Amino acid sequence: MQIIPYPDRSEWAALLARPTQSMANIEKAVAPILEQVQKEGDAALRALALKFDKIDLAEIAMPLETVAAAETSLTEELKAAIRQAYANIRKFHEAQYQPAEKIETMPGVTCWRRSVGIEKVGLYIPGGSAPLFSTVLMLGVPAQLAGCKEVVLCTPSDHPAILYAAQLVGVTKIFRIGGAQAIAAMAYGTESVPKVYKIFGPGNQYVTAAKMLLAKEGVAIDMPAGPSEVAIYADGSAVPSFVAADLLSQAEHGADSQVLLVSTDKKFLASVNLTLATQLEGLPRKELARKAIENSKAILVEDEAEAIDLLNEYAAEHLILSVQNAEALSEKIINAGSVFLGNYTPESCGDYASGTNHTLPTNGHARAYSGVSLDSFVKKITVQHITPEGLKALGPTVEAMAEAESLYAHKRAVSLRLSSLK
Ligand code: HSO
Ligand code: ZN
Repeated sequence: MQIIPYPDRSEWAALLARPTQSMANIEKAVAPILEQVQKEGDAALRALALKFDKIDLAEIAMPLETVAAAETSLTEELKAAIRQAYANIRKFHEAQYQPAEKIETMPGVTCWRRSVGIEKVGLYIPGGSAPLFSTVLMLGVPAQLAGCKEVVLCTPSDHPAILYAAQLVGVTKIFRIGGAQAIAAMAYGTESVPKVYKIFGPGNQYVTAAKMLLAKEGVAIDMPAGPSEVAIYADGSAVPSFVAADLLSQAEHGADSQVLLVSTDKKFLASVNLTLATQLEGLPRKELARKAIENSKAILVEDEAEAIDLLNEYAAEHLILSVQNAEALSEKIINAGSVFLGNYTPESCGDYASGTNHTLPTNGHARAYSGVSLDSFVKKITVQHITPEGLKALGPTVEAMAEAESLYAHKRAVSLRLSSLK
């Protein structure tokens, strides 16, 4: 990794900028796909599968026998791991449930808020070289806990672990489709694929462009997605080989992954670089990881305060604090998707199985967005009830405000009732 010694604050913005990709061309390619699926439904899905993936999609729905048979082709060890991850993710997300609490704002005026699961949601899991069954758990568990009635999964992969995880989280229907057309199918609905109200999940630029275009048409999406990122702040208590392994675990996601290392210790940065080079050679995905590492930076800062400012400016998707006072320091972090404390908390644990969600804001969105949680799968409906006594107390306030806004029908809705109570 390139070491950047003591950059001036005026250089930070340029140093921390994510590469911008122009989506215009991709959106141009995706728009006709969306239109075709909207117009032709299943026929479009079959035609596009033939065109892009060279597959003859006789059955769009995943056959139930294939789903049921999935577990027979997995080792007991992997199934136990998936069940452990499921249990931890479930336990952490279950605790996010907030029961509706009735609040009496003044005597006789009661307001509360109900969480109601979004009725129909769609989950997308990409195909490709890494079968992301962990993402099925990360999206499926909160959907299950929220009580979403229809949970549709689209994936071009038939990896048995994806199907096994889908069964655990209670996915209601699985479709063997991928790409922008899968996103369109869930947004518009086809003869086979039910229309959903919110779409979740990672994907390539075409999938992301499809989600962004459909969001403009009113379909809810989880969040604007970009390449995965990790930032690590390490002091002398950190272990270079651990830090290098963490950097590489993010780098192996793809050539466009962003990794950033920050330290006040020049020697430490040099030793991370050394072990990084060795560890990289042993990875099956080393070509992807190498490209990501080539674009990454190790930044030398003066002191802890400067490190914190820099990390808050970057707003990483994942932030690892490999420092002695990690928990206390984490209180000063105001922009990050998910934070990992100390030498024995690798990001991998959060990616798979500790319990937190791995669908997190990238590209600086952590300044204003949270990662996926139970909240992402519910909407909150407010409810209120006012008694005659309550209206007598509150009515004059509303009458005064309505009159001042010149909205006399609003005022009358209160006045008529108040007169009836005299
Ligand atoms: N680090 C990825 C999630 C993931 N890692 C899935 C392994 N599998 C984005 O947060
Ligand atoms: Zn990961």
